[in-house]
Amino acid sequence: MRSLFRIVPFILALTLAACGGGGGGGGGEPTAPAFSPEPSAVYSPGGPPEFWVTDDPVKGEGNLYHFYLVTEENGATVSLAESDDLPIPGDGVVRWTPAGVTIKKNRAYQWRWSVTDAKGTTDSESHLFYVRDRSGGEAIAPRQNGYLDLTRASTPTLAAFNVLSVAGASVTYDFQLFADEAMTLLIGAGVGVPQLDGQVATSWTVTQAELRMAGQIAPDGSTGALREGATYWWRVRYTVNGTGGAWQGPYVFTVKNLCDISGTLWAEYPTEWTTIRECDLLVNIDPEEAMGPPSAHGFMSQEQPGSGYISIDYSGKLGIEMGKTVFDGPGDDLRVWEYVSSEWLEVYAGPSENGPWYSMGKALCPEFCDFDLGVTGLRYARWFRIVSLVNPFDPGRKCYQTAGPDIDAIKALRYTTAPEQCQ
Ligand SMILES: [Ca+2]
Ligand SMILES: [Ca+2]
Repeated sequence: MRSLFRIVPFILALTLAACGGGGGGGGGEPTAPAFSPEPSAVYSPGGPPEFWVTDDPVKGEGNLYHFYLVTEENGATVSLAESDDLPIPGDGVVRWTPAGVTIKKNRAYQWRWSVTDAKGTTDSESHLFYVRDRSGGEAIAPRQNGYLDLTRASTPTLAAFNVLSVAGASVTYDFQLFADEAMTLLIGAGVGVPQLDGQVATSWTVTQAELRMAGQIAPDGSTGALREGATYWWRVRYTVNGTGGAWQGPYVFTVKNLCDISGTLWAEYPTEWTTIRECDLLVNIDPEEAMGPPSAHGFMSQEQPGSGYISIDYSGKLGIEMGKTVFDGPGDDLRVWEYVSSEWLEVYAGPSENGPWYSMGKALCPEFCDFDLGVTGLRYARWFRIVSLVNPFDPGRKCYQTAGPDIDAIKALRYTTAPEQCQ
């Protein structure tokens, strides 16, 4: 009776692992160990929570497991942690949680284990897993409950944040766009879209043929196009080295004349904050702090940096959507408030959350700095990106509490007032 209770959780663990797909390599062989993380598994920053291997606690009584975790840093293999010698517990799952290890985003890790029994020590293969970028695999454009510019309705483009950019990792995406919430009326689908390496996101555009086949046609019949005022749903999933993740979404958006949207004069919605390094010392990292009117206050020192702003790190990118759609009037059209100290930054405007981006110019920005939409060639824009112009890998550009521009607020100095301005 007792041994039965010890075996059942072991079989359960083995079954759960097999259901996860990919790993284990058991193929019905109960003697092969199931394990986690499975090869090419993708985790959120900070993960995986635990490493484990299953073994028969009766047959393996007296055996000792030892785990190893390594990563690559600057081209060299670095040992991050190894476990004590661990016996097989009664439930047949040998577990290990590395202590004192920071699992960083956008990175490949390798782990393995060894088993020591009466005959000696046997090493497992080395298994690769990944930790994705902060928002990797999720929607950037159109955002959840966001908008597609009516002037782009005939070329609707969907975009997801890149999952990770690690040498040797093959990353593709599947996109689907639907006309209904139940996701039965498919308008178009992108399958196996290769990741745009070196970019923040990967995008896919619905074709004219797909739009016309789905009956999505402009009122004058001239082109296939999503319909003004209509709501659509989309979803995306990534595949890394042939192992697919779950669908993200569905994300809902509305096709709008952007001049018909009335919000505040301020940035209202953060669309991205991406960095190219892990800077753990940053204190104010909530993009919401750059929404609304200026509120930064209380900076005393790096140790007492105050609040009400976001430090975007050197080379960091902060994307925002304005409450009102900014319009190119005479002179400057957008003001950015910056805190702590003057920083070099460049501001871009774009026709979606994912660009394409047109520079409004560079500035060594003190308390605030102003930008002219006119230099971009765009007459109106809702989406802007603020980029730090300093390379974090230059000497003296170490990570610290307020590294990079410290963005407090963004204001529309000029904005649209009539629908014709967005046509
Ligand atoms: Ca202007
Ligand atoms: Ca603020």
